Amino acid sequence: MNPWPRAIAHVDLDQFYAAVEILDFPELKGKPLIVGGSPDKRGVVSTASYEARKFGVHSAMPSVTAAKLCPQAVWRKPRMSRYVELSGEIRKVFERYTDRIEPLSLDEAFLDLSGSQRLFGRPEEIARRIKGEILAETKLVASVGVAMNKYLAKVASDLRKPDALVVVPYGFEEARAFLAPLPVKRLWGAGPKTCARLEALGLAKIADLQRADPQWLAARLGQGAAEHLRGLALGLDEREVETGERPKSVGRENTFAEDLREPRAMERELLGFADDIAARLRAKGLKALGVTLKVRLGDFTTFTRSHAFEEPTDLTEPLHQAGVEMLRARVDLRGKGVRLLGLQAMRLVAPEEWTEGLFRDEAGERRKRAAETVDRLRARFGSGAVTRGRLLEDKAEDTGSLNESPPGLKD
Ligand code: TTP
Ligand code: MG
Repeated sequence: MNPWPRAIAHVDLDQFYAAVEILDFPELKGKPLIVGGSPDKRGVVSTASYEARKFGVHSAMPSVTAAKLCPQAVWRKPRMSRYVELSGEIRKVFERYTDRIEPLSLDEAFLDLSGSQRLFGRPEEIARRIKGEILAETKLVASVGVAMNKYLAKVASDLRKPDALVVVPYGFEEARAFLAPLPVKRLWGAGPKTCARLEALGLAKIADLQRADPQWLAARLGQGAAEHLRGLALGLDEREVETGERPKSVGRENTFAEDLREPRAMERELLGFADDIAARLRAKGLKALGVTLKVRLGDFTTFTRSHAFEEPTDLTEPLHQAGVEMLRARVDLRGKGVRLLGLQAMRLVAPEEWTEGLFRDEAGERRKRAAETVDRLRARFGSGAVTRGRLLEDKAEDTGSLNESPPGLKD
């Protein structure tokens, strides 16, 4: 059995706060239990035990409403410190199997198990062990979904709650088949409004969206929404498990369909890389103290050259300039074409670690403000919204090489 190229688990504890209350006060077992603020003080429901959910009580509901729906309910105030403590115990179980953990809340996390298979076996087996150890060590029940990406894993963990282990077999066909019978409300981010719109178009099941003609769909929902929803309907999702730890570097590289020979074309590639890297640094709130250039020639000879900055930077210009200077002055291309170029921001530092230059020059300030504007526009209108003038020149001969291939999801 080959390992999955990518294996993600989504773990979500069943009726978490209620389960902890029942664990600590066993007399609550089997009763309709509501954990939340009191009805007479305009409280809201944090969660309800499955017995109370039968009456229609659910999280975020005003406690007054919940009390009307289920007058016989037993009420408890949340005890956050206890939930935090148990959440820590659960995390310890995860850490035995992977260091790639993205907690979403106290009772919910994504785990990247791709690299865990060599030691621990198939993703399903790892998920089973995690579920078992959580139960053995905390007496709490978790539902787990396993799939090739986050979206599918999240849908899977929720599908047969409680005490579920649902595996979506690896592959695009498998993902499609898994999603097909589900109602459109299972599409990530599809709220009641979107669902009502889809249903009005005759699209009640995800299968209907999978079959829908993309142009027909775009004409009715708009290009962006149509593509987004179709992507989800097909089970496509490339987001990484975000561990929150600082990356060691942020970089881009590209192998060209045809070796580059023109210095200008190389510099243009580097500008695209620098622009992307700088935006990603700013998004992460990090600055780089160094940058590394990688050059591979047509004959596969490979050079790397590094440059240290006087001051940490998260801007396009210094990254690009350093790359260009290293390419011009410190790499001997020996008249050969360039097969691959890469640029990597290194030695990343967080705000508390850099001290701003004593005399911040005005030009620097202007560049910083311009960069922030670019980020805001891109956040609103997409990454293609703002492109540097120089990137657009010679567009005709652009091979589209700025698009990196998505990790892990290629057939
Ligand atoms: P959930 O995992 O959404 O709910 P749950 O664990 O109670 O139930 P399920 O079996 O369906 O997973 O949230 C986890 C905890 O977070 C929940 O027990 C209480 C808290 N919470 C709130 O305080 N307010 C909310 O609106 C939600 C959704 C959760
Ligand atoms: Mg839960």
